Amino acid sequence: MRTDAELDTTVTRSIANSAQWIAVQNGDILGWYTPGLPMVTYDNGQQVRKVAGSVVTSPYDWGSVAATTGRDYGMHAVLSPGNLPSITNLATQLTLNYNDDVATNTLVIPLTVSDADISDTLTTTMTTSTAYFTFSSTTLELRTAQTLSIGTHTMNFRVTDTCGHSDTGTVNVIVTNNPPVIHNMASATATINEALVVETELFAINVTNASAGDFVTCEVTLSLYASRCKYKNMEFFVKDQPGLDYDTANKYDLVIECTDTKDEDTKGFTVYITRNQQPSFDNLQSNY
Ligand SMILES: [Ca+2]
Ligand SMILES: [Ca+2]
Repeated sequence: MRTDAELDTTVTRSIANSAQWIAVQNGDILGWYTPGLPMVTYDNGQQVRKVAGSVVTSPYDWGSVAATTGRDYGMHAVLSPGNLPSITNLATQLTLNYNDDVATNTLVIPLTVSDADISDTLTTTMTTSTAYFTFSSTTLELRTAQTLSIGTHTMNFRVTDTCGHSDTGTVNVIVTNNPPVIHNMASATATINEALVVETELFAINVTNASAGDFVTCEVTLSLYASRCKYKNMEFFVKDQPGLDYDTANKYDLVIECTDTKDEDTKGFTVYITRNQQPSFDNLQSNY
């Protein structure tokens, strides 16, 4: 603020502290404000001459200009571009990793934005269209919106201040598939007798997959005697009357393979066949 009279000079003052800057809006009017004091004083009765318009030629005939007691003041403001806003917790890019069992509405990251111009209103938006994530321009929270597909999800953000200055940032969310896991094939062997005639269950597959949107299917393969076995609803059986023969094959190697179409888990299972013992007569006397 200027308090002393300084006639016929140009007085320039800057607001050094940018935090005190204000954004100029459409319709704003430049003026001055002197609370409790007269507006720009000068000596009453002083005769002055003023030029018409804002430019004088040289030399200028001041005699052609009428004297007056009035005085004009010119004022203009030189505007600076203002401080830039920024998304302070996105150093251009931020990459986060999740498995595909992340729950809907999980908070991924709250953005933080700032601007040295304290009077600026900041608007923050997600400029990428995605059905997998939601972004609130009020809370600045990025959240999951549904079960995430595997792969990389890229979302761009922009913060804009009152003067239209902006900053951008990117969040990459890399989603990894939870593979299927077979839990119960640790022992992986069974033993049956070649004389077996009734349908017998050998094992039931216990498989899980943490992915929220995946469906797991399994299949059992074996190289020999496939027609003597059946697999249904995760359970594996030897059929009735399988006609097993120890001398032909005394071991089956099975492969259990479960897939969620993206990854698979594989376990082996071995079935051993034992020989059916011939009946013996242990109580017969040797002299018969
Ligand atoms: Ca600003
Ligand atoms: Ca999966």
